[in-house]
Amino acid sequence: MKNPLPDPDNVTFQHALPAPDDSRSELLASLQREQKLINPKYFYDERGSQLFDRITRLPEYYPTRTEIDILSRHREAISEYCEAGCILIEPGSGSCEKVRLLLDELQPSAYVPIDISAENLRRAALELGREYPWLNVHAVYADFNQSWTFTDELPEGKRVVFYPGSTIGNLEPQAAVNFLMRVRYLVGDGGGALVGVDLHKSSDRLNAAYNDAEGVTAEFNLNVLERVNVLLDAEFDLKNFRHLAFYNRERQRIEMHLVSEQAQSVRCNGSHIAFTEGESIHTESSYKYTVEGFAKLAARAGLALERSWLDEDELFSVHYLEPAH
Ligand code: SAH
Ligand code: AVI
Repeated sequence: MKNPLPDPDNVTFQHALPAPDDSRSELLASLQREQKLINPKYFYDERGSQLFDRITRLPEYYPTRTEIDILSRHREAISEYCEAGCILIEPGSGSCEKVRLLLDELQPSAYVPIDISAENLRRAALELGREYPWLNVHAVYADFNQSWTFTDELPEGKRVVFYPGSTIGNLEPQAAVNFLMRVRYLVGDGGGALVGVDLHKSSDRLNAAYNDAEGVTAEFNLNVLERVNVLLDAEFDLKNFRHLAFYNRERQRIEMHLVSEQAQSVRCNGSHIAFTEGESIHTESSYKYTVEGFAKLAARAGLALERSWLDEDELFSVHYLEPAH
């Protein structure tokens, strides 16, 4: 067997994941509601993270390549706002691809990727640390909606939260405000946030992005049931559910559901969960904003949009925010 490469010295890890029992009771309670729900954070086991990475490369899924284009084109201006030497904190860092677009220009003094998908975070942080030996990487395994316990470990300096990918769109608007309030508190008066936000647009374009021809999004959606099977010792049969995604124009959000193909009773956590034919589990919302709508949301959290960058077709937006005075 080949010796694995030793971990580079510039990468450290901190474990702050919720206890498995807490996840189990949260998940079970959400499946017992009248509208059954699964929090989208459960998508991201090792396979879920791989499927998400495949989604980002699909022709129909415009957000990733559009945001990459915006970040690449404007990296100089973005770096001026964030300021060299800052501590860059990325909640939901995934494969840490987008930060690579900024590192050379920005030269942060530390990078703090935070993710719930443990294996994926470990791999991504180590790869990044090897590629950028000058960068201090402090990776945190955590649920970014729970308390941020890593702040004691950070060096002194300006803090900037990097929240790309429109991951903010997966939070209900009030939860997004609460999240941004915590960002404001974390970065303090002298800090900032760089947030990627997907924009409201034609339903056709949006529906296509979440119903790709290859069926990768459907696989990603269905895979969450594998996760439930493990966490709740359940017997969801993936063949008995189908992927459904549609743009709800009134609420300006994509909704993803898993629809029961038949009436069924699924063994789960020592009991049963009943489904009627056509009943769904709501697995994700992906809110789309206008620039004005996002500015209003951020204002509710005490953050002001200092500068916004959009692509030519106005599909996606990246915003630099600062505490409002
Ligand atoms: N920032 C990357 C990845 C976005 S995908 C990009 O822009 O491409 C969303 C990421 O957030 C995934 O890596 C997922 O594992 C992580 N994630 C989702 N919910 C989370 C939560 N509650 N806490 C921590 N990480 C979460
Ligand atoms: C991570 N998040 C912003 C993606 C989105 O577009 O809401 C997750 C996703 N779900 C289906 N496709 C991609």
